[in-house]
Amino acid sequence: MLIRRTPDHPIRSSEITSESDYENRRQFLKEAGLLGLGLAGVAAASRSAGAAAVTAQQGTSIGGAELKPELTPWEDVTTYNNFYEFGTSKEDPAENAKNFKTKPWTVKVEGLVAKPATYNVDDFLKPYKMEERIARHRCVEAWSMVIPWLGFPMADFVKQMQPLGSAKYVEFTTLLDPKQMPGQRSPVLQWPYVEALRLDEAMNPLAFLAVGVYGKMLPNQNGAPLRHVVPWKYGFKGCKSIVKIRFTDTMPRTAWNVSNPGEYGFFGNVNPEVDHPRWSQAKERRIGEFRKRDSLMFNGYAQQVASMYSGMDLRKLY
Ligand SMILES: Nc1nc2c(c(=O)[nH]1)N[C@H]1C(S)=C(S)[C@@H](COP(=O)(O)O)O[C@H]1N2
Ligand SMILES: [Mo]
Repeated sequence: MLIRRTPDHPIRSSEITSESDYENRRQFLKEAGLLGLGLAGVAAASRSAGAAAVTAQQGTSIGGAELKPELTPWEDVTTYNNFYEFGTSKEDPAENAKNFKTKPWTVKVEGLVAKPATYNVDDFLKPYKMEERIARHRCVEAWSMVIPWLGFPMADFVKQMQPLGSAKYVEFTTLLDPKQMPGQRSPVLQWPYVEALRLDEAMNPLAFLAVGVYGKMLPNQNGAPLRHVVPWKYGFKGCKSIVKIRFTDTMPRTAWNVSNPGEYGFFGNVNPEVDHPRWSQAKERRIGEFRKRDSLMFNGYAQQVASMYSGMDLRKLY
């Protein structure tokens, strides 16, 4: 694919280290014959290679920009997390999700679709070709990362499920299991965690379902075994450890919107012009960097997504 460097993504020498580690690992995987595996290969490969990795096709940088030189190191991606089911501090999920059981795992697809069923996650993933998708990940509290995800376009999934003409929204629900998820024993949020997208957003080529990071299966704290990622939205719009996907004609209630509607709207589009009531959204700190960066409209993906919101007042529909 065409690789272009835009002013949004200056190459910084301090970021090169993580890239070369990453490239070394890719090279290793290539030699080990693990590159280019489709999903069916994922389980087999991870079994045969133990904790080692699986990775996908040729790297795909979402947004047409060269992002690799500024990948956020694995260490940060896997120890600085928001996953309130495992605690509210950034370092809690890595600690508390260690024994979280993600096998076997089923995903129930229901609502306004022709193919509702409870799928075993492995079977469910078979029809999709995994790609590596490098995407900006912007949290609402003004920190960001650039993460090499492993996943597949959400549009592929939606098409496979065959939504009925009446379907307007897709809702995602996280596992409810207070025994395994200590955070669910307190009413920090309304459990289970629910997030949702408009159907056109779910069909946008940038939206995807992720099963891995850095060529490895998703660590538990990052939302194993399946989470979704919407690169132009704040991080809270991505639901982790998904057990249910529902197609509906009414706008779903979502966990953060229910807990604090004044602070978290349904859309959650990254917008430097609309501040969160308690902090500015104009700048962000890329994890691992000292100086703040200017935040970009739609997280830098305006070209690909702005048209979905034309005519909407983004101050009201935040
Ligand atoms: N189930 C669930 N999903 C969740 C959250 C959560 O607390 N529970 N936090 C969200 C928020 S606020 C962010 S910023 C991202 C963080 O994803 P990461 O830990 O992989 O960076 O997950 C989102 N998905
Ligand atoms: Mo977040």
